[in-house]
Order: sequence, then structure tokens, then C-alpha cells
Amino acid sequence: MPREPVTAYVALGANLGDAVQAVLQGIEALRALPDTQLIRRSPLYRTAPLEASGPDYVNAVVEIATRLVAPELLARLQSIESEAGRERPYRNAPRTLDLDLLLFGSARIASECLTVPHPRMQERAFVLVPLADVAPALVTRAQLEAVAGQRIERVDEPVA
Ligand code: PH2
Ligand code: MG
Ligand code: MG
Repeated sequence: MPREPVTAYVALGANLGDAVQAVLQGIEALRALPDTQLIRRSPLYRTAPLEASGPDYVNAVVEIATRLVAPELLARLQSIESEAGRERPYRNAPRTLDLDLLLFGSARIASECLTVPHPRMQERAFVLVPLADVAPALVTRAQLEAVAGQRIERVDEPVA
């Protein structure tokens, strides 16, 4: 029996090279995943680096419906990062593309390589603001108010 699709949320971030293009291409790579449908995506945001150095980030969040299991989805996210030229010289180093699994249905996962829900998502305007765009019911006003001091602004996107 095929599995029922699970609704999952993926955060995208980039702050090296053409970060807008990197995030847009990341979204297209997510759309192309097997056994996965891209349901909706947030606008792109330019955001101040949080606990990180380097240029401003471009961030977004997408909602997908996927029949992949979580470890397989994680492996796919990592290969999209590698394809985008991701290197990991040190923690929170500037990156060409970062794909973080925020939520995977109602799953709670605490394995060596994956923690879901993402442990730091509640502290981050660059996650909560675009997550509220795609899934307003998942983010409360109080959660948004708690990160209101973090700089985040909409990006004017290139017309396709
Ligand atoms: N990602 C980090 C650390 N800091 N700051 C912003 N603004 N956007 C990010 O995506 C981001 C960050 C670690 O992944
Ligand atoms: Mg990250
Ligand atoms: Mg990451």
C-alpha cells in the first residue's frame, strides 16, 4: 500500500553569491523531488544574519506534501544543498544554500542527524514570518511578537 502523503515544511536560506537565484532554484529543486508535491511557497525575505556572520540572508519557507520518509527527505535536502555548492567550513558559515526540515507532519524526531520540529525555529523571524505566510495556523501572534526585533524585509523578485 502506498503511504499517505505527509505535509512538511522546509526552510530555505542563502547568503553567498546570488542568494535570490539560489533560493529560487532551491524551490524548483524541491518541486522536482520524487513522490512530492510543492503545495505553496512564501515570498522571499532579506534578513539580518542571526548568530552568523557575512552578508544578509535570503530566506523562504515551502509547504510540501511528500510520500518520502523523513530520513529520505533529509538525504534529498542534503543532496540539493551539495548540488548548489554547499561547503561547511565551520558552524553557521555563509552558505550558497541551506535547506532545513522544520516540521514533518506531527512527527517528533530526535535522531543523531535530524531533530524535528526544528529546535531553533521559534527563535527566528526568518523562519516564523515566512512559515506564517504558508501556514498561518501554525504561528501565533505572540510567537511573531517575540521575534519582532529581528530585521526582515520582503525581496522584490525578478519577474520570470
Ligand atoms: N541560518 C543560520 C544562522 N543564521 N540567519 C539568517 N538571517 N538566515 C538564516 O537562514 C540563518 C541565519 C543557520 O542555518
Ligand atoms: Mg539552517
Ligand atoms: Mg541546515
